[in-house]
Amino acid sequence: MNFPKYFADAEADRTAAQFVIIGVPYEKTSTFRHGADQGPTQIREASWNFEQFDPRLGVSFSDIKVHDAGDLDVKDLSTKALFNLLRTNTASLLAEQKIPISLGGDHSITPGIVAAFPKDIAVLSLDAHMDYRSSYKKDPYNHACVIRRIAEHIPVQNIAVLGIRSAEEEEYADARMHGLFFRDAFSLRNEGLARIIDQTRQHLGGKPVYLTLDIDVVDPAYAPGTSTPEPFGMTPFDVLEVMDAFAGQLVGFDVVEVCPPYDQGITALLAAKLVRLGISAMSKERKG
Ligand SMILES: [Mn+2]
Repeated sequence: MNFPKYFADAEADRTAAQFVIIGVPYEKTSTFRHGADQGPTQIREASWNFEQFDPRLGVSFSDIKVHDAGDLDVKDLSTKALFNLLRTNTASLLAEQKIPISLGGDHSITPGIVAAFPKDIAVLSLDAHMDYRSSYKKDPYNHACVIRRIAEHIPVQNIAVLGIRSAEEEEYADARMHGLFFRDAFSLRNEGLARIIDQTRQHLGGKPVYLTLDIDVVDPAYAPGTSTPEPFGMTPFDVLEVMDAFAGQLVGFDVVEVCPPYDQGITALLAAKLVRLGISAMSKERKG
């Protein structure tokens, strides 16, 4: 089957759009499995599976003004050049009053996007990994260093990380020493997600929130197509519950680390659905 090359129902032109989808097919820093650069294409293709009306929210996706700006040309960029391009590109979108929705690519795309936002926003990260290393493989922009780089742009107190179940001892110690708010996958289960959401909401206060969704936060049973899968993950319902809880505060989000060569399209399908549900929930909150 041949599908249009843009995200399904993203039919608005850029001027009219409230949301702008951007593909960032970058994959240089993955360490275990490769193919995250195919994420944007496969997420877009999967998006054509879905019907327009969302009975849960009573929203028709086709009524939301969404523009697909295509992919950024990032293939040959260094991680530093990628950071700069994403900061510039995202700043343009924000100047145009657009809400940026980015499709990765590996997680190294996020710090450049966040750097375009004011320093008083909050960042909510859903991720199996802590990503708090100061450098990895001699590269401070490696995907294992995402939260550490974000903590150089905004105060570490403005960051929350949910769903981790893997870290390296030193980054874990650093995160605790610096006061990073995080809740691991086991506490989500033991204390209950609703309670953890409450704690997170209290921690971040009423700040505008940028959400970075590393698809590996989801259990590999639901999302096997990712570059560094970790068992004991969240369910898709859990992720939706978090997105819904913060929908009224969200100022943009990304979905990263979808690695299509490692499954039969199941992870791209979940990513595409989460993009649709996230945009729908944000749109509904903005309409009141
Ligand atoms: Mn991760």
